[in-house]
Amino acid sequence: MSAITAAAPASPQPMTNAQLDQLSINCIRTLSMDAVQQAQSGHPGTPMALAPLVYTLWNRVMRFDPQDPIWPNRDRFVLSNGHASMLLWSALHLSGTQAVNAEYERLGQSAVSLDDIRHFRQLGRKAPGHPEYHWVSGVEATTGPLGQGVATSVGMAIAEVWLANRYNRPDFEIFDYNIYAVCGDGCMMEGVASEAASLAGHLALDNLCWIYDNNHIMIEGNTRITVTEDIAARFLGYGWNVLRGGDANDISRIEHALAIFRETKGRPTFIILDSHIGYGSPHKQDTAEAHGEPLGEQEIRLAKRDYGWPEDAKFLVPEAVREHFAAGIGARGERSRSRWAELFAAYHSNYPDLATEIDLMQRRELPAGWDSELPVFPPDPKGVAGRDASGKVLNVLAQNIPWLLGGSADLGPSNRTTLTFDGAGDFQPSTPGGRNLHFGIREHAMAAVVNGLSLSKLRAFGATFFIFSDYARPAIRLSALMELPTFFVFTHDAMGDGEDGPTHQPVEQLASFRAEPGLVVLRPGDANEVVEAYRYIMQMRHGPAVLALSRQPLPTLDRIKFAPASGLLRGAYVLSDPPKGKPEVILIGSGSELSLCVNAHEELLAEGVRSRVVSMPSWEIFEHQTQAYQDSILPPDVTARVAVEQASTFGWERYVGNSGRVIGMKTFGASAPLKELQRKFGFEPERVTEIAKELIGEGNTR
Ligand SMILES: Cc1ncc(C[n+]2csc(CCOP(=O)(O)OP(=O)(O)O)c2C)c(N)n1
Ligand SMILES: [Mg+2]
Repeated sequence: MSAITAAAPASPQPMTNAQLDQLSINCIRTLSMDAVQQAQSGHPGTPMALAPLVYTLWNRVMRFDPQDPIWPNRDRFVLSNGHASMLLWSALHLSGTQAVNAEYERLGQSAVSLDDIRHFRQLGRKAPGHPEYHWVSGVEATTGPLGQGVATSVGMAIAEVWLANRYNRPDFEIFDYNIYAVCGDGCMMEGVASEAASLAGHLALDNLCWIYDNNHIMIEGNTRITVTEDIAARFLGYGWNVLRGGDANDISRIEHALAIFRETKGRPTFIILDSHIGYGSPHKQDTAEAHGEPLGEQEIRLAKRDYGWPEDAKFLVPEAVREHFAAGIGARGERSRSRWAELFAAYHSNYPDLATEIDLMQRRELPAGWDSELPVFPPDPKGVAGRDASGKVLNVLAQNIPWLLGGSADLGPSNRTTLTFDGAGDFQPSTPGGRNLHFGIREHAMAAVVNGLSLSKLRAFGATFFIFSDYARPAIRLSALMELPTFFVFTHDAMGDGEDGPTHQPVEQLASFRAEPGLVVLRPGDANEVVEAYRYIMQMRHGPAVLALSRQPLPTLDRIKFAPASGLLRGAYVLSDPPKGKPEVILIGSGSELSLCVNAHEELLAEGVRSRVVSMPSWEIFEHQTQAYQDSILPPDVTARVAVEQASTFGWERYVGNSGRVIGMKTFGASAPLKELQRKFGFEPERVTEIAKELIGEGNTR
């Protein structure tokens, strides 16, 4: 008879706590092995090795109520080595975590059922290959691209510090949660983790604990083939508290290390655990084979034998394990959450305004008057730079929305993203209420931190030159995948900084962001369109936005003569039409090329050509409009169309069609004053009018 059946409820001897701990740990291990074997794909080795850690964290330490996985003051758990997702599916399942939907309603069903685990990695199931926020309740961040999880956790830690500073009052510790992130060798090698760790050390985030799975194994074998640095020394250098957790099977030592973390002030904590990938598998333990392939039926039997588990049982969850989790994280979580709920009810009476802010924020809603006193820019042929208009709007919005914060990767003065109003302040260890984050020259970590802030329900933004969005892109992609309402302010969006040359001139960035599902790209054409762009962005609740803004002044259009800038809210709109008759040619422009189209349009009108100008700041918003609206802006029978944009022409065919033309970039730019570049690359009104007339001529001869 196996150890399990001997210890099953029918047994006269109740299990000791130590036995229950071991049973629970082995349950996580065997669920993980079985799920990967069943799916014939996945990563069994690390869940087998880290089961004791995850067990200890969840069942003994974390303050998390499985009945209410979105309770604001819960501890956060981020599995940065997302390939080990079976750890999370096991923890969510065994703790009985409940599902919630995107509107934050509880659904009365499990976040991850045993049936989901049986269908690990299968379509539509709540146990996908990697942790996915918004798909499975209880997942705090989407992870899988290594390094992202830990970097995101730094944003979560900043958020907690900021929230505690703003909302806690004597006797009202509304926010005092911790953030735990588990990571592996891959996360340690990724640059984004180093950027984020450096920032976390500088900011002295003592609510943040990373636990590093030091197993010396990666896909290609032992890590010594590529990394020989002293990782502990690195983290000491960043200013972290570094602890050696020792043997990953020693749960009392793990618990002790986590206790030291909670007592440590003024520094984040880094715990190094020495683990054996594929622990318990006689032929695969400590090998790269245990990383990413099923162990095989026979090897699973042997591992189960090693654990004292029934060899033939599959997906076995002893009732005693569920009960043990209910008595651990279940009871502790319920107690903490209900105490917090009482506290928050009292807080509501004592501090109704602050409590209302928290309520609004949790639902990603905006405070009353969020858009009051937004600027209106008067017509001005000299105009205003996109970035300057943005700076003005952002400063108004940040005053209206107290939980809006963000910053730049050391380009605040250029991006005009610095919040300058009284009391805005800088976020530093000594001033944790600051609204300006100094990300330093760490674009990738910046975007991941912005995600972490947004996952904590703050309204967060990051900024840099548009060209360096490339350095932030992987985290922006995760923002879109997680459906987070982050926004990114990218200035110097074309050749406006001519002399800086091709290293600084974006070409393919617009096209590639437009190709990203769920992301809204906005390239406003004048200052009032910038205002409307922000109006649109602020109302987004489930998706990120990228703002591409000019460095140089753009004429502020006279909105009496031209259509109102609120047309932006539909993505594209008719800015100007011929005084009489149907248009015969359509000029489509965005950003700095809008006024170029307007100039060409006026020349064409003077020559008797019936042209229309369409301002198209956002493809994505336009494509969400009805077909009838889209056809009213770009009538299908008007095939003479010219699109003008200082960026890759890639993709514009969809709006200009087979008979249209695109004036854009087919090469990199060059270093020269803007005027010369405009001439060299053909961004001049004469070129636009010439092509427009050519198209009409061609149309006439057909
Ligand atoms: C950015 C990124 N690059 C590559 C991968 C592919 N990948 C997944 S796991 C892995 C090896 C990770 O090694 P380690 O973190 O030590 O994980 P372990 O095998 O020890 O669990 C790689 C290269 C990835 N997920 N993300
Ligand atoms: Mg490893």
